[in-house]
Amino acid sequence: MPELSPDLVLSDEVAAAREAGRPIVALESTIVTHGMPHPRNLETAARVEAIVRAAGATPATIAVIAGRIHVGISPEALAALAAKPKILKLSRADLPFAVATGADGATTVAATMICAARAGIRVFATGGIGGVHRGVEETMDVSADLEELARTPVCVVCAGAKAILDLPRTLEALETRGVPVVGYRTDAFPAFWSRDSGLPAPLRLDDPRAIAALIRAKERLALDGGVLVANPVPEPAEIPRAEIEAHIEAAIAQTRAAGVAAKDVTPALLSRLLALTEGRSLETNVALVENNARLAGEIAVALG
Ligand code: PSU
Ligand code: MN
Repeated sequence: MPELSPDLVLSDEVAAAREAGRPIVALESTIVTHGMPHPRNLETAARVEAIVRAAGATPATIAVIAGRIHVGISPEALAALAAKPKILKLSRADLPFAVATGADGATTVAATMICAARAGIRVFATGGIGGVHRGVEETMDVSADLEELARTPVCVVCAGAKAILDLPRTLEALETRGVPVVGYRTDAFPAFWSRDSGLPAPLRLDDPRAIAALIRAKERLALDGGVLVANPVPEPAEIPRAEIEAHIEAAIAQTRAAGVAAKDVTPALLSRLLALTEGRSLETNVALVENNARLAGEIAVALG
């Protein structure tokens, strides 16, 4: 087993699973601190861990606490993070800063992928990845999640890219970067709150074992980067595209008018949408994260 970086702290449960070669699923913390309001964020994080366990894998929620990268955190530490109003949002660029300064921080998809890979974890469940933002021509706002998917070998299970993004350009960027994008039991690329973005999923697989086989083939071929599995939100919880789009346009107009930029854009849009949909977007978000945790657990088990 490769030597671990001294900046990583594995929970006892994750360390034991790693020693025994049992399946592990990484979980991110930005969705907890910046993606959902308290206390639903904490309830969801706890339930997502339980779902991974029920699928036969060990959950490893990842966050930086006092400059150390925790892979698997205690319920108490998770509760403290979830209640912190001003915690840092850490992407690739911010991770060494948080470690060097002894800060607390929540890891995005990009930073969680890095930490998972350093701990030998190959599967990761989240809500939706970041991507190319609408208006990219002016802002050049492209999430570091895309670059990370191109370089770090972790399978990311999501409900597609967030519909607040420019989805055609997000898919183009993934293709350019050589990231396999797999629709799970769907021909349509899902759009987070909606099951169908109106764009085709580039690839399709219908079985966790088939996804495990794709991951293994990619490893044998020594291809860099991750695999993106796009798992549509369960039907009863979805907000159809036609319905959410008007709210998205309003949320983007409001955050632009307020001068929101850089890493505040995604959290600000999510919280505007929560208000505009009168809480419905949060119910959908919870349902899709749970659904992704289950599939990630199944993929991790199939990978062995
Ligand atoms: N998905 C959610 N809620 C979130 C995020 C994703 O359901 O809060 C977070 C993820 O951590 C993702 C980040 O990596 O938003 C993207 O932020 P940005 O667009 O600034 O890269
Ligand atoms: Mn950005």
